[in-house]
Amino acid sequence: MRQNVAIRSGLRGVREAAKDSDMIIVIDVLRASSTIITAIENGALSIFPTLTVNQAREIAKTVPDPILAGERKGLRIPGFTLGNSPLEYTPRTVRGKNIVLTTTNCTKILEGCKQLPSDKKVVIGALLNAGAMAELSRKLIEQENSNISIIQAGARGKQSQDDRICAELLVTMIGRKTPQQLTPELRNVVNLLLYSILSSTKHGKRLIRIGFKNDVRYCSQLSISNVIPEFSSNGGKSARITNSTNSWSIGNSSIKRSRLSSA
Ligand code: 3SL
Ligand code: MG
Repeated sequence: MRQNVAIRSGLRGVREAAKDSDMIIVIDVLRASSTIITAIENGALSIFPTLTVNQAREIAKTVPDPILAGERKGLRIPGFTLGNSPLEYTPRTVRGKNIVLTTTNCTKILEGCKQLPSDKKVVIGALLNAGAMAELSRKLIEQENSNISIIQAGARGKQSQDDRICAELLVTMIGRKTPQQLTPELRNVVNLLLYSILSSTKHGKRLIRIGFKNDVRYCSQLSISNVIPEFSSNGGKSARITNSTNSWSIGNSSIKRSRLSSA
């Protein structure tokens, strides 16, 4: 099973995955993929990932109920409603909204994913949805013999330790024949350990320094969400991320496309 899963990084990883992978899991634990999962979990209709601040402003003019969101140097972009702190994406703020999101690294990787052939599935993973992501991956491997790439968004073309930890954990979880349920006590211990690791990574330390300790703590939680956000692109032009949690039909037939992502 492990031989079906490759850990890759950055835009180069996306290009490599285009050659041999059926599903691509983009992860940016600190913080964009955790933010995307939280937004979808809390009822956002879509996330529109964009490369630049200007593109975000332009796309926001074309979608109903938009919220401009994103960061540069970790901080909310002036004039935008939300930054990239998952804790800001409460149900009250995001339910029924279209989030137009630009971040330093993750949305660059997603921009690269626009060029992927349309038969590639692209989903968004983090520690928060690791259990659901591992289960989906395991089913795809067992029933479709799919190849899966985990793409670490990293930072400025380099790997980030937080993404690496999540990627390795995902590979281990995918490899388990019977998914294990953690007791609440054990889950607390695991989350504490993950927080202690994430808060000592380069990016974790930086986020804590600029006031986002609670974000690092939040993003360190394992498998608290079953949401599978799926990225889809319109022939390389625009792209959106929607909730595909209940729309994967895996079996002898091929995987059906997400009902929501084509809405
Ligand atoms: O680089 C990114 O995409 C962001 O997630 C970085 S930050 O955590 O918001 O600083
Ligand atoms: Mg990151």
